[in-house]
Amino acid sequence: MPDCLFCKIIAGQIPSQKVYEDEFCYAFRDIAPQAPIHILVVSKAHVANIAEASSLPDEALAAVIRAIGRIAQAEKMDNGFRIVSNCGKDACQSVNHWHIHILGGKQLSERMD
Ligand code: DGP
Repeated sequence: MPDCLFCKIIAGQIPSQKVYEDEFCYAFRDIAPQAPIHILVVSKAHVANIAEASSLPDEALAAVIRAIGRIAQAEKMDNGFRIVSNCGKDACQSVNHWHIHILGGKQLSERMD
């Protein structure tokens, strides 16, 4: 998608702090971290959000889940972490390219809203 920020990051047109990449997904550090470790895992194929991700092939969906586990291990998040995928206006999604936040490196709040 020509005007998509995350498509440009995936293509290397906008710099990012890459932490992981495979055939289907790309992961990099969030520019405005909300935890000591805050990583975004994005699908290389452009879909707007997790509701639209059902159009992706199973192997692409599985790759994202697999990437999360690999990143958690590489980042030594042995005490745990949280994943979040904001979808649409009510969830305050600000970049309309499906991504999953990985948050960790501290004791996170019990509340999730
Ligand atoms: P969301 O609000 O769930 O759509 O999350 C979008 C996230 O993307 C937000 O936490 C900030 C991050 N972000 C926005 N622009 C950039 C950027 O140019 N580089 C990086 N690394 N992260 C960005």
